[in-house]
Parts: sequence; C-alpha cells; structure tokens
Amino acid sequence: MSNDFNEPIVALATGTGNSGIGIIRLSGKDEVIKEIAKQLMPGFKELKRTAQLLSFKDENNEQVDKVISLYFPAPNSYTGETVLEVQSHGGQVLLNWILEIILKVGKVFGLRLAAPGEFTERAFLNGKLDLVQAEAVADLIDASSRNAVKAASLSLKGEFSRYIHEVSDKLIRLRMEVEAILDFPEEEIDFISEYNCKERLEAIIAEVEKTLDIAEQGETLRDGFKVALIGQTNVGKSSILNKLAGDEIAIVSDVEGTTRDKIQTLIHLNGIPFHITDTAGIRDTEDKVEKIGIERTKTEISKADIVVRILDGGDLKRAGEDEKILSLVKELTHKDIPILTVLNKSDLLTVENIVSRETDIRTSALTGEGIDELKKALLKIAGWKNKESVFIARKRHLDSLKLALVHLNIADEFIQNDNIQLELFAEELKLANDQLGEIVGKTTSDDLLGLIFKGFCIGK
Ligand SMILES: Nc1nc2c(ncn2[C@@H]2O[C@H](COP(=O)(O)OP(=O)(O)OP(=O)(O)O)[C@@H](O)[C@H]2O)c(=O)[nH]1
Ligand SMILES: [Mg+2]
Repeated sequence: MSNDFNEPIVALATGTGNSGIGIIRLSGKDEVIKEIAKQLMPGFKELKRTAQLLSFKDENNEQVDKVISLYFPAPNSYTGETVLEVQSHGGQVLLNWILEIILKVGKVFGLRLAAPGEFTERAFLNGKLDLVQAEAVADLIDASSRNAVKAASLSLKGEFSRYIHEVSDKLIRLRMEVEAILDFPEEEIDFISEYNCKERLEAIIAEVEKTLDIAEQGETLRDGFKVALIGQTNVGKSSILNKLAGDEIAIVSDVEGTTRDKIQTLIHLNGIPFHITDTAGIRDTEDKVEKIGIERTKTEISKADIVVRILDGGDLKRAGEDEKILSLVKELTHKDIPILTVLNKSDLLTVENIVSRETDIRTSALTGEGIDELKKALLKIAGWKNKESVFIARKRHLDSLKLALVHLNIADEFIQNDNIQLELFAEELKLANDQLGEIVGKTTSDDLLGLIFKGFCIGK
C-alpha cells in the first residue's frame, strides 16, 4: 500500500545506539506541527529556523528532557512541508519514550511513523530535489569510501542532473523545431541542413556518451564488484583473501577442504568496493557438508563480476583439475566475464611449473609477493579512470542513458539523405528524452518510485 502523504510523519533521524544527542523529526502541515510542538514543549514560539531550549513534557506535564527545538515552516524545509526537529539527549530509551509521547499527542492529527525514505520522498514530490538528488541522499549515507562520499555529494548538489537537463534542453529544442516543420514536407530537406540537424544530433549523442562514461564510474564507486576466489582445495584461496583484506578472516590450513562455506569481506581499492568471496575448494568428495559448500561455490561463481582462479604453483600434478574448473566457470558465467588466473605459492615455483602454466599474475600468500599486482589487476578490470568529478550513479541511470543512446542513433538514421523521415526522427528524440526524464524523475512510474524510496533508511 502506498503512503498517504497528507498524514503528518515522525521518525528518529539519528542512528540507533546511545549518543550525545538524538534528533527526532516531524513533517506535515504547518498548523498540525505547530500544535503538536506547543502541546509537548510549553513556551514553544513560532520562530523560524531558530534554536529554542525548551522543556519536553510527558502526558502528566512532567519534564522528560530539556530539548532544542528547531522549527522550519513550509516551504523552506527539507521536505517542503513544515518540519520540526526535536534534539534531545541521545539515549535510546529516552528517544523511544519521546517518540512514543509525540505519537500519542499527534494521534488526533493522524501522525504516524514515517516509512523508509519518506522525508526524502516528500522532498522529491514537493520539488525540493529531483530523483537523482534524492537517490544521492541515500547513497551519501551508505557511501563506503571517501570517493563515494565525494561522488554522492556531487550528485546531491545537482551535478549529474545538470548534465541531464542540459542535454535534455537541447533535445527538446531540436524536437520542437522539427515538429514545427512537419506540416511543410517540401521544406524538410532544407530544414535538415539549415538547422544543422545532423551536427546538433551528433553533439547530443556525444554529450550523452560523456555522461554515460562518468555515470559508469559513479556506479562502480557505489556498487563495486563481486569477486569470487576459486580453485582446487589447498591452493591458497583463503590465504589470498586474508592478504587482500590485511586481516585473518578465513581459516588457513594444509587440510584439504578447510573452507566449507563462502566467506565474504569488503575491501576498497582507490575507493572502489570489491566484495571478495572465498569459496570452498572444488574437488570430488563424498563429504556431505563439503558437497554443499561446493554447490555454494558454484552459486558464487555465477553471481560474480570477476572470477579469480587460483592455481597451486607448488604442485604441478593438479593442472588437469584446473582445466576442469575453468570449463565449469565458463558454463556458469557469461562469456565476457573477466577471469584472472593467479599462480599462487610462487615461493615454491620450479622451472617446469613456470613454463607449463599460463597465468596472469604470480602471488605468494606466504611472502606477500604479487598481492599488489593482483590488486592492480582488479582495479584495471574495474576500469577506474580516477576522474576528479565523478558523480554517483545507479544501474537504472546507466540503463536509461544506454536506451537514450539507442533512440538517438535510430533518430540519426531518419535524417540521412536517402531516408528522410522527420516524423520518426521527432518520435525517436521524444523517446530518448523520456529516458532522460526517467533519470531525474520526470517520467518515472509510481512503482519505480516506491522501489527507490524503500531502499532508504527510516528517518531520511
Ligand atoms: N608456500 C606457500 N604456502 C602457501 C601459500 N598460500 C597458502 N599456502 C599454504 O597452503 C595451505 C592451504 O592454504 P589455504 O589458504 O587454506 O588454501 P585454500 O585454497 O583456502 O584451501 P581450501 O579451503 O581447503 O579449499 C596452507 O598450509 C597455507 O599456509 C603460498 O603462497 N606459499
Ligand atoms: Mg580455504
């Protein structure tokens, strides 16, 4: 069921766990929020954006805490409605109690707990933020590296949206001019050259491509890569995981089949998140638990963005099994999946081993040799270009930009001299522009909006 945006809402805006200060935030119609404030904090004055130190009372008119109240009358607030912030001490029992009292007092006005992301959703619906900016709020909060924080801030500031609006304005202008000429077919050919249609379309395509290029970097910063470490038992997968993480996360031993279940850890390389999974070594086994582990390895392979196939540099006899595992990877993944082949235990390498194995990198989890190369290889696959002004982006933005490009390229076909069809040209421009509109939320369905805001935390 969708939220009723006429109802006033309240939520804890700060995190769970005790802290110095906690903030509870309300949003709704001005009369309602003011009335609740006056009942709970006698002496409350309608002072815009001014800190007031007040006594917060319970139902029996007894003080619960001294609080700072901040009143943001509509429309100059985060949500565009009237917002009230109550800043109390940050104990969880205290905050829950305050929240309970507010809900009780506000019940007659229909006050309820906010749904996840509802403050930001209201901000979006009231035109305070566009959809890209609203998403950037969640991405800023969830950012797992400083680069991701910087990128989310840029999107929140409107940098990504600016790219979209600029190109969208050009598209709309071109389309309007085309539509104006549609009633005069004899002028169509002249129109294309007089109005520089081809050049303008080319410039638009170049801009969308540039935006897509930056957005791809931004999506990498946000979502990162899933990396599966796979191979036979005892080749050193868990040892490599530990080296990459710089911590003893997985158990390492010379017993074959030590790792039974997948072990996941998150590392950052240049701010890009890599979700590394150590898996159970693949071999024929009768052990029931190990078999389940190997099934999970297969699942991890099929979910991975990058497969790191680890071979044992100290044991040449096992090469045949490695080939079988490579075939398995190809069966379970799409054909373009990047596969890095790592020859581990380089400290045990003999001359025959080196010549008989084709590998990308040699590592020794024992001495640490090659681990930096492995990290560099992962970064190279990630395609990180280290641009300064990357804005954060999501997969849905990339999909829309790619679709917009498809429509623009089709549009191009309809202004070629041997195939001039301006009506279809205009239609493709419209479809391309609709895709851009989806990104910033102009043409976004309610279902998609629902999905986007569901991913937020409560209180935001
Ligand atoms: N000499 C040497 N020994 C290594 C190296 N990497 C791992 N080992 C040893 O090889 C054995 C197996 O290492 P693990 O990391 O547990 O291997 P694994 O691939 O996770 O094995 P399973 O979990 O059983 O599939 C341990 O005794 C490690 O100390 C290396 O680079 N050089
Ligand atoms: Mg292991």
